Amino acid sequence: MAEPDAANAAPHLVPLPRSVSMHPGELRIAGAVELRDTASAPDAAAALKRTLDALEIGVDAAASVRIHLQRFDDAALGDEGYRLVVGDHVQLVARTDAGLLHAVQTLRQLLPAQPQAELRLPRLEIVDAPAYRWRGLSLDVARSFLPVDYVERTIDRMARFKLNRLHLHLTDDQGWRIEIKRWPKLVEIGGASAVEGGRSGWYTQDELRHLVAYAQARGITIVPEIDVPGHVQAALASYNELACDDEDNLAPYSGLEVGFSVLCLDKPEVVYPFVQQVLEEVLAIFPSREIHMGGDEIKHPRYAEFVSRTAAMVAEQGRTAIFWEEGSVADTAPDVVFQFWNDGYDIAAAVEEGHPLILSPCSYFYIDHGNYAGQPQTYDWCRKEGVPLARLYAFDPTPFPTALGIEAALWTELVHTDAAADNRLWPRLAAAAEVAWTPTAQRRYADFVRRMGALRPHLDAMDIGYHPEPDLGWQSEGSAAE
Ligand code: TNX
Repeated sequence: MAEPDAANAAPHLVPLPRSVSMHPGELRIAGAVELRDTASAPDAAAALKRTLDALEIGVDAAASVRIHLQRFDDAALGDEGYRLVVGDHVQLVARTDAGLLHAVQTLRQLLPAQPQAELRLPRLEIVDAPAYRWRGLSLDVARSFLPVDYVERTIDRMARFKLNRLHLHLTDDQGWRIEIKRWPKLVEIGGASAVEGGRSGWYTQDELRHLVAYAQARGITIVPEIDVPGHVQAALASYNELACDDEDNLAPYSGLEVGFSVLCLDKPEVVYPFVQQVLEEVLAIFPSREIHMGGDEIKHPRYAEFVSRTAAMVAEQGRTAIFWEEGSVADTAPDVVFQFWNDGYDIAAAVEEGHPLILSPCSYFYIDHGNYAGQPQTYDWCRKEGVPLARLYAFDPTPFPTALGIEAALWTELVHTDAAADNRLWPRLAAAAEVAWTPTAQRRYADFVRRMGALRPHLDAMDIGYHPEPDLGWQSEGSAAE
């Protein structure tokens, strides 16, 4: 009986690898594999074991097919690159544990979504490495809280698409979500509020340490954001002395306005020790080299001075500060990172000075905007047509010479449930992953649509409540739109 030859078609992989060479034939796996782990790559080995468990493939030293994890110092692969060869056996090679983790994720996409009696892999060789080293998602857990188990699930799903930065927007007007032991009322009071209709709550330091380790084991660095000096109503409501003495609005806030609250920059003796003490506890939890200090949407005569001083504070602790683009008006060391979010903002001077950028222009990457124009419970202030999948995919980072990479941002003023978050994140986050991983010259939307469309069973197997995107042919069945 003639069987379809799996090796005839290029595999459905997202993000698209740098090079894929198809070889004739296929490798069949029935029941078990032998694992050969000569690498010191505990995270990749654990990820591989989870993949095998999910597909009900056993590990047996007598099995005829071997999966080999190997570290090899091939400079061409860079810090995150890998080689994957399917021949009579499966060989995964990288310089680092992170590279091997990506190889495991590629293998996961080559395999079926669900267990099968006999698995087939096309024989091929993949050589792959990312275009950008910052491939991120920013989650606003401040307006509406997201529980630990949802963050874990999101980390697993991000890893599947080789994303490697999870930026947690931990504080804002509507809530303070990170326990600070020297300032306990920040969560006792500030953690109890939320945007109207949203969830309140906060993370203990132990929970955050758990999330850091959970993410790290999956190749993802959690980047914390403490948003100062604006967006601080939850902090002011918790500790009134952080506000100026004539401030009479000190109540918890659950509205949608931005840009109205500020730490009292005329009381430096109060404000800077506060920021310093919060920062010390933040740094003890998060090993990330980059630490986000916010700095958005505030006009104040002492704003630039505040940014310079906090950037220096972060640097003194051996880390690097990130600020939203507005921080570029301040005098800071050239390694300070700016996150570009208004498409029209003039960031040229910062680029000229060599400041690295994280690219999140809202008309492409603000996925609190609709999957389609007029989607209920979405913003459209940045782009009235929303940010459909094709729009996000069309972004070209190459005109930004100092870009570290890109980050999609999910603000949660209007996203109050796990289901709504899933709907806004997927499948758009997979497109963001490809924009960051695959050079623009190699990307075609029609080809992405073909590959991503075919990965629907993988999203289903991960229980993702994705938007049923018509471009992907997903409008039938599947999960309901939020
Ligand atoms: C702008 S992006 C904001 C956020 C809002 C978002 C809503 C940025 C630095 N500030 O505070 O949540 O728009 O789309």
